[in-house]
Amino acid sequence: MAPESTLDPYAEHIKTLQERLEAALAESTLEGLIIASGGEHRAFLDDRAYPFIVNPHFNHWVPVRHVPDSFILVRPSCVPVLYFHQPQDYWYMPASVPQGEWTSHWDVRVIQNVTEVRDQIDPSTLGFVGEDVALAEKWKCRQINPESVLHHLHFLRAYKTRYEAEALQQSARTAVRGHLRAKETFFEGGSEFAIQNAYLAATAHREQETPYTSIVAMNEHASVLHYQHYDHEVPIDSVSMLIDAGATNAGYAADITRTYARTSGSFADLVNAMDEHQQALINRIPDFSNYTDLHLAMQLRVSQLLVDSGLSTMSPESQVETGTSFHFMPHGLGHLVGLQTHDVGGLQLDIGGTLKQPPEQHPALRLTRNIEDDMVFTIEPGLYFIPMLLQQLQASEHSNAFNWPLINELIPYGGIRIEDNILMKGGQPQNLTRQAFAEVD
Ligand SMILES: [Mn+2]
Repeated sequence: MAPESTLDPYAEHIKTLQERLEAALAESTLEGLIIASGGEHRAFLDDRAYPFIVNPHFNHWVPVRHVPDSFILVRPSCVPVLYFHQPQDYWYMPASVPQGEWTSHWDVRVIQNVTEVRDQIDPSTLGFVGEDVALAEKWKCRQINPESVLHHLHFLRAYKTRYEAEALQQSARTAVRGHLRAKETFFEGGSEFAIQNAYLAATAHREQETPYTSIVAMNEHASVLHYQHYDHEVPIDSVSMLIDAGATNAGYAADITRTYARTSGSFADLVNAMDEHQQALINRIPDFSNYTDLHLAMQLRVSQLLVDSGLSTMSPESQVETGTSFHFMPHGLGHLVGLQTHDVGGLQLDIGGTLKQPPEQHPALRLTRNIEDDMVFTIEPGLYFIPMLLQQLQASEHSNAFNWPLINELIPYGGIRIEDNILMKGGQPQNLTRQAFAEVD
């Protein structure tokens, strides 16, 4: 392994981004990029803005996530410039100018108006990266969201710098505090709504700060993969909870799922067996060079679990081959995680933007890349009792190979998903999530 750099993690991060920028611009005629943090969007006929979600290209360079109408100017071998928007306003509190150690790497210029940026740059030499295409056209930027440059940067985003890995580790710790509190609230008899609020309080996140909408699903709600409500009522017979909830640190996401059974029994046994399979699969990651193969290995394990638990008599190989396993596990094994929960570039084969699509029978798989050092991805096998898919299975020629009385007994539990975030280092998986549970618990 290469010796650890003596630079601090953020300095090293900026150096890496500068090198990537230089390489990405090498084939272009651009001298640099002007990257917008983004603008606020207002609801139709209303003066309320939707929650602001920062442009990840902006957040990649600076830990600034809540300041619309700011910009960064990045050029190879130049000190980067942050145009920090601080309007004169007594209706809303303007953001404070950042003071952190990281700002020593920046030329920070406070602006009151976006036009001040236009006056300080030469747009004819720059590529604009951001959502506001009209603004970039008005400024006459040389290129707007230049595709080949973005492909290059998106591909490399998969390789996390030390600064990013530490941010992801920290967000895992925060999320785990929430998960432990959510678990307690479930066993104390709380509703989905109460569990979500307990989670937010324990992570000190407001709802719009979580990297994705928390899934707090009791009973059959757990069979809806992205269940989006929070019931105020506790079900009369509350038997299970699936919680898929994350946290953010400097813009870097944790994406963690746990499933709980209130009492022992068939479902609790399935949860425990799934947990063992999930960890065994993570331990085997070094045996796989490509994530797609890991996904297929997971499909076999889930199918094996169906056999071991008496849910199916069909061999795991046949379940995968005939596609019946899809009816219990209809999503991918995982995805890249970073500035975005489903981080960019998961299907990208190279810096040129060539895509590697998932196998035809596994269209929901979001990661088909080779597994390499410094990548961070999730491992999230699941097993669900989704009435819609089970009806299709029951109507199929394979129906006889499945134990319908047991399936019907398990439908009220919804489903299971167990999700950890993995950092690859020296060819070995580091489980950021389990490390965080071990530290915080
Ligand atoms: Mn996930």
